[in-house]
Amino acid sequence: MTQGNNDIRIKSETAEEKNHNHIFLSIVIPAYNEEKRIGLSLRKIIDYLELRNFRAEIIVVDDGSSDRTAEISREILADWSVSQVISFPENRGKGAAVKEGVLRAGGELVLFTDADLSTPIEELEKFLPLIEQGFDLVIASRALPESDIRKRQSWLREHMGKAFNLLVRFLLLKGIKDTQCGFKLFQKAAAKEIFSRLQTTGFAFDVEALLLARKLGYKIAQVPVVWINSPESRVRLFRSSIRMLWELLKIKRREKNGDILHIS
Ligand SMILES: Nc1nc2c(ncn2[C@@H]2O[C@H](COP(=O)(O)OP(=O)(O)O)[C@@H](O)[C@H]2O)c(=O)[nH]1
Ligand SMILES: [Mg+2]
Repeated sequence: MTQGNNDIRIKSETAEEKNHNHIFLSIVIPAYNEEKRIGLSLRKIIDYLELRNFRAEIIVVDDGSSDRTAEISREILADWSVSQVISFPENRGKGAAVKEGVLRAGGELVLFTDADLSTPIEELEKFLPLIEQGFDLVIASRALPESDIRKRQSWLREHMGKAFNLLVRFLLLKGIKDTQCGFKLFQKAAAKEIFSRLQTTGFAFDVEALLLARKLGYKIAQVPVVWINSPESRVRLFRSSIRMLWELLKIKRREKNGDILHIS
């Protein structure tokens, strides 16, 4: 009898412990020379998470920054129970950084967000019910009628973005109006399956990730979001656009050859 009780106690302790360690959400933040913006963003994320009743992990992937991005992130995250700051010795690109963070994430859900929180973290509230409804990916969109653009990008940047998206829709992803918004939520299994295959290391990685999602049969929801553009940008209008176009053509070629799902 005593033995039986002990067994029960041990079992229930283990279950509780499991529950306690269980991470519901991982937030991955790619960061390249973000010393000016990352501190405030991490504080905003922590303030938001403190009001929530789930356990969340914050992962910053410092992509070979030459400034204090990693130090500042470590200082602030010292106050947060579950976090990782990963530093690449050299700059590899946003796609490579997001991939690393997602593959290291332990949460049931994985969100990646830009370091400047141009899509405010509170927007996540709109995303969670869609996961409940059975979507595997929920992606932020600045291009839907209900999208609420409070601070716009420059005219040129906005129109170059729109032209890129038009090309993406024409070549690869019919029906997805804004592939590039840096705020996307994944179910863990989808995140791992997609990002373990991802090859694009630069800014066009979102296109490959969404294409992989479609090919793997995952359900994608697009959500209109608030966007408050941060005037600073790591995107170099011409250099980054040329690299993105090049990456897009490489994705198209792989899709045409039927080896987009190939794991290298
Ligand atoms: N890992 C990595 N992240 C980058 C790189 N360039 C930009 N980012 C990150 O990508 C996100 C979006 O960059 P941002 O400058 O805000 O671009 P914009 O808002 O589209 O003009 C931020 O979190 C940046 O730190 C890069 O070369 N590597
Ligand atoms: Mg930005």
